[in-house]
Amino acid sequence: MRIVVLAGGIGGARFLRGLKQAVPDADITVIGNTGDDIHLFGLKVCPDLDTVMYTLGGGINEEQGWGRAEETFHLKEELAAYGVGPEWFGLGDRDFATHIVRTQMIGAGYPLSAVTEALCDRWKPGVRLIPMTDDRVETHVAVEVDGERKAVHFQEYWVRLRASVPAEAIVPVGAEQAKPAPGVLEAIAEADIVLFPPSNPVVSVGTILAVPGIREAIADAGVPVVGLSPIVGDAPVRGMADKVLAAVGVESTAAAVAEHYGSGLLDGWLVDTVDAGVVERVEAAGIRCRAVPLMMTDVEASARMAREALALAEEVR
Ligand code: GDP
Ligand code: FO1
Ligand code: CA
Repeated sequence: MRIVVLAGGIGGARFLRGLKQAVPDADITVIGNTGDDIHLFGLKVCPDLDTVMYTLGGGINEEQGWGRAEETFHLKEELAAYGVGPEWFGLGDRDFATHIVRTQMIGAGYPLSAVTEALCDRWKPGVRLIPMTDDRVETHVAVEVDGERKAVHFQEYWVRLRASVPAEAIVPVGAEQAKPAPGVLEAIAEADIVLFPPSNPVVSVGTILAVPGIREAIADAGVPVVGLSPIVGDAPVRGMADKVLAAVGVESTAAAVAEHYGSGLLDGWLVDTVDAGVVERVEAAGIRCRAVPLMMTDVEASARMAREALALAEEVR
């Protein structure tokens, strides 16, 4: 079975760990969000690709959900001693090595997709991880700080500002001109199933879908497209997805997120059992819907969610 998953960071990675356990023989291609990417200290950092790679490769900081396990921060401290920041972004020593290798390879002319493949030679995530594009796309957020309107990089909005200032717009800068990375459209065309894990619908899955050709390829693939809600009980399970949903005019409910994707894209949608009350509303929008436990408390729970998603896919096929 060939499965394509559009993934952000933590939610995507934890779901993928469950999916791998649920269907060990599946051929899984992950299309990763690169809109969160940021250049710091002359290095290219790809948080969502790295979160997937480290989580599936056994190198993730489990409690945090991002960054490396057994991490130290000597390099960051030394940079700070020179007055070189930003201090608000926590790059650890082990993690730095990944960004150095990536930046060196890009400088030597390799596209990000080839670099990601090379990094995965070490981590062996057990899936094919492809960035959504080899082109530079950076999500920026139009915010109002002290009465002044300005655009900040997504990481500055998310990590430094903790999404605590009103976001007026979310713009995946460069997405319109971006081309899907080699293998992305082919994987979608050859897929038996396309899954949207419980990733951020705006700045993870939404950004991937903003790369011209990807949304169309999914709609044209003629295979079941099933998503899992990242919103449980009218709030994100973790993070601040409610803030970016508000910025695009979508309420933070499992039903509203399904409607935001729409029946033109989604065939099936899983909501948590606490949201069982919205099943009818989602089905009225033309999307088959089931309420099942959606908390990824451990790999076994994530695997059960993956099995439910595959079962729903067979129902709508
Ligand atoms: P990020 O890039 O690290 O923000 O990760 P993603 O975009 O892949 O996923 C973020 C989303 O995952 C957030 O909106 C969370 O609400 C959601 N999420 C995290 N853990 C869980 C969980 O256990 N269950 C569900 N349903 N959603 C989760
Ligand atoms: N998230 C934070 O909240 N604070 C950090 O300092 C931070 C550093 C960081 C470094 C590398 C990396 O791969 C991820 C990192 N993240 C950090 C997570 C990341 O910025 C966010 O989870 C996502 O991009 C939001 O979707
Ligand atoms: Ca992310």
